[in-house]
Amino acid sequence: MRSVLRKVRDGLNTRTGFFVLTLVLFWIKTYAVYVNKFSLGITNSAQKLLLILNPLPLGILLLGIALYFRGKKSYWIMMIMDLLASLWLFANILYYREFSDFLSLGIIKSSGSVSNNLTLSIGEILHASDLLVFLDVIVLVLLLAFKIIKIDKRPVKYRYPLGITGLACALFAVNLGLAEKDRPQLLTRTFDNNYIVKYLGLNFYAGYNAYQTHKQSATRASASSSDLDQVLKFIKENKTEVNPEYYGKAKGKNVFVFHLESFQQFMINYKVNGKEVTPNINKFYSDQNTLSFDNFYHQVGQGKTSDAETMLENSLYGLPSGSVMTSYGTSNTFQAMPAILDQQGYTTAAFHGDVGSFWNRDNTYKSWGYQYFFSEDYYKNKTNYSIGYGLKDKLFLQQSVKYIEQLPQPFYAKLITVTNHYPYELDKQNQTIEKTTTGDSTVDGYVQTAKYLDDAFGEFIAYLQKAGLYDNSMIVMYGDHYGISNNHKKAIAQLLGKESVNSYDLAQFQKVPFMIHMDGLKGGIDHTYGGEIDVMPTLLDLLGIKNTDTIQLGNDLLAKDRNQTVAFRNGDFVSPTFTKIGSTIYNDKGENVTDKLTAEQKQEVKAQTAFVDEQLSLSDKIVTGDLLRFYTPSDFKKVDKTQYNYKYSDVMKQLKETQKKTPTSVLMKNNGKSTQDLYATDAPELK
Ligand code: GP9
Ligand code: MN
Repeated sequence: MRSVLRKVRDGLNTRTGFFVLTLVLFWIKTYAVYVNKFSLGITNSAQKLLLILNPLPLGILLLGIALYFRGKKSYWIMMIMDLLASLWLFANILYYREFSDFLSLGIIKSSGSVSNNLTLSIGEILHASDLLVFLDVIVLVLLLAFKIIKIDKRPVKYRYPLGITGLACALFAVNLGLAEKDRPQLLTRTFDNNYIVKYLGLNFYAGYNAYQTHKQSATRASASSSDLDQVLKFIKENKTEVNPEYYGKAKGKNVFVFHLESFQQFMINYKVNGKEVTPNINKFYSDQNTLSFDNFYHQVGQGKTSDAETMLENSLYGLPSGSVMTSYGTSNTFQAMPAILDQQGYTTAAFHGDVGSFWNRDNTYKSWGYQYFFSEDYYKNKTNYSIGYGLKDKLFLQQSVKYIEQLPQPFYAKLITVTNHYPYELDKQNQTIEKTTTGDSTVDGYVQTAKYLDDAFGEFIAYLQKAGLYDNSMIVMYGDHYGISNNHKKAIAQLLGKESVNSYDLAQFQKVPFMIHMDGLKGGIDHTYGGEIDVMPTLLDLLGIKNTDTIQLGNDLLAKDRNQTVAFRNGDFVSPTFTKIGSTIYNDKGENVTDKLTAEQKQEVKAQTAFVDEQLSLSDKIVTGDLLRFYTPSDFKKVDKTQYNYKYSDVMKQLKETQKKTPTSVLMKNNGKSTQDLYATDAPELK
């Protein structure tokens, strides 16, 4: 026993021994903080393993710097590194508790507002146990100070610290490889800060974020208000006349934006074994008061849902890579639809059954002026309530009613569904239609989750009718992007009843539903070509909100004189005349006419290509240069992000107060009696 103790002591009296001890304590502590202080949403054993592994590489790298020095210096540098890492950990614990997000240099730099933003004082945020992150540093320093651990003064060979640095890099490569395997495109698409911390660690996140912020701020700094000239010129050239038949027809109505996850147009009236997959959506589609667009395309890039949201509510595109919401949502100036409506007296709210941090919604929505964001925290969740990315649609919609009925009217409410999401898995008890039989396992479940989404939509609409909301609301419905990617050509061909599909067919396959329903609205199927970029101008015109000097790149789908060339994010396009995929041109019948164009047709394609290129590149300039900070439309007040707070307890209080001040909510109009029991759902989880 004695000799073991002595050996340990002798070991600790070497530099390597002390380094290992410091490292192990740092490792354990970081892991303990991950588990106890953050909610990182670990869902499988690979993620568990990565969470354990990820403090190590950067821990070795940081503490290993000390090994390049000798004697006392080496020990103190190690302690300073340890202290800095601990301080960072500590600051993150506090920040996370208030904002459910991680600190970054960008945040610290860009906002003195961090401190203004804190709704609680430090004393209220701090838990005594947070201070434990400093315990190991204190103990180690004391052990050194009282010479219980002796300083190893032997000189070092440079090979040794170099080897340690190399080890850190190798371990990091392993970490990154495993992370990419579990979550492909983790760094290119950057879904969620939580994900980066979960997979690669807090310190990596800080470094990565600092690098990105640096890159971004250089572009931002070199932008100037004169860059807007081109944008304003483009907008002027493409200005359309409003359509008097529709302009202002929805003035003062509530607005519901119903987000159909991964829902494609081909599902409309689609049947499996003679059975309609989406009877409720079909009925809605052909209702005489629904305007339905059958040449409407999604235009998303890597940012998928977030790109759809960015286009819909800003009339700006997503980026060539990554996501506007995650990269620029926190810092940029926006003039988004929620903010515009808010300033016109609307209550604005977004609803989603996933964590608030996904796609950086919890920050972006503030920049967009959403007064309320009801995310996962607001919903009751039991083990079988969620699947994939969040709450199952039926349970999500049913519970959303509790908040919808508290919103002073008129309101703008966006509901983001999620069950119809890749890989289209659904528990047995919720399956009400047979799978398709293409033999492609990621495709065949699609109709089952689509059917589930449709059922959920049907229940929600029935509630709106009973609660009186159906008649005084404009209900907008859209599919965010493809559900079946182009990697599944064989299955797509089978679903469409074709021998095979070519690039033209695949372009057509990018159609998603877009419908606008309102009591008294002249409905029908509109064949105009358009996309997500055009939604905001369309809705603002319907709502009769002055829209003449806002910066929006799309145009009103109801205008008669609009340009109908629809850009895809990669520069390809579709239009009523020509479709361009890569360098191939198709005519309106889908025939390859690349080499058969007349001079005049060539001219037309050239003009279309120029239009698409300009629209996309101007959008990128607006976003990466943060150009909207140089421009405020008349009648618009710049959004002050610090005014928004999505914390459950504060929001519930605020909802009560605003309803007293403006007693126009459904709940108030119903004399305080909830309408929740009007909601009928057959969700098996509730039985
Ligand atoms: C997650 C959900 C899915 O919150 O919106 O996003 P997606 O993977 O479709 O981009
Ligand atoms: Mn989506």
